[in-house]
Amino acid sequence: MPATEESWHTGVGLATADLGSCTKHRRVSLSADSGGATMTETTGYSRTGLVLVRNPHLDLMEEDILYHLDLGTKTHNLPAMFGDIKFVCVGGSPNRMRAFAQFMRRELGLAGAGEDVADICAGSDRYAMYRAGPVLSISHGMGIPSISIMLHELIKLLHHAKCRDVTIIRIGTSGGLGIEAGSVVITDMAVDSSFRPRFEQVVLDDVVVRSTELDKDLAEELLTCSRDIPDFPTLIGHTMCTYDFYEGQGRLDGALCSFSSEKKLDYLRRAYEAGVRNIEMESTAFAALCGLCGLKAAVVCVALLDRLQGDQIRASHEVLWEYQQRPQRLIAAFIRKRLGLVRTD
Ligand code: R2B
Ligand code: URA
Repeated sequence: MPATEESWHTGVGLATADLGSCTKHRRVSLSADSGGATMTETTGYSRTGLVLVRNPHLDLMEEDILYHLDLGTKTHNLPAMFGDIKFVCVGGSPNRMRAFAQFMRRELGLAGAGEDVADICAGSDRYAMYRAGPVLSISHGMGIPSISIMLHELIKLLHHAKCRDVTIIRIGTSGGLGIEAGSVVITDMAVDSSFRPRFEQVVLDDVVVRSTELDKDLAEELLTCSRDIPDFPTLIGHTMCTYDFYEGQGRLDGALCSFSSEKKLDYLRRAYEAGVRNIEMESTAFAALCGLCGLKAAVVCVALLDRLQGDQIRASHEVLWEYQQRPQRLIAAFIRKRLGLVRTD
């Protein structure tokens, strides 16, 4: 029995049959604004390894147009194009995700490595998508609204393509908290601005609260991979996700600022005490959406600065470029290991 639209909003009768017996249940609360009602959302991995969509309306549609990706179920043979994808890497910038696909082609020793890679979403200038063997590399822009649109369409794409056992990783940049610039943070839990592991999605005039749990085994596996890379400071910690880069992240250098330096430092120190080690702008929505759709997900971000030391990003372009390579290098090592590839050079 598929979940009905109503069950999403009331928590009544949410089905589990489509998720197989690996389904986990979690009670989550609606916000105080919506009367403090509680609802149950199901999350977990499907036994079949297929990507779950949790929308009964999709079955009734003759065609699904993935507008922002410029792909569709009638115009493209999605199973033929994407059915063998096993790893999806998402990151903010289209250029960085193109560079990542080119890097992965070299790392996987694929034919044509070194040549330019084609943008699969070339018909849309919203997002860019590249392929390197079993790896899909996609840009998501900045912030929760941008990554959410991309993820809805990407998850439907993986579902329509009948992909199985897909691992999805967000690679990006962040502001560090009490850690050295250049450190790579693997997120164990994405938290909101109040340090809570939750993501609030406004659905019609309800606020639906979703869990932001990520795959713990995957995070550990990534940490183990990082230990094989020399001079590669890496840690596991909580990642705080905000709706803004300036006021939302406690910066004193935006066009608006209404708080003191003391208040900012008090906030950032409390975040540190709560286990936060870096701050970025997409992880809670990413964790919530991927978790609900049965995708094993991880977030790996490099810290461009230590926010306890300042707000402005002062490192040179060369240094920043090298920092931004770090999540890519870790994911390449992880994918190579998963595929059983041994380095010969
Ligand atoms: C990290 O960097 C971007 C802001 O500069 C944002 O997308 C994020 O999460
Ligand atoms: N990205 C962020 O969101 N914050 C920073 O401080 C740096 C990069």
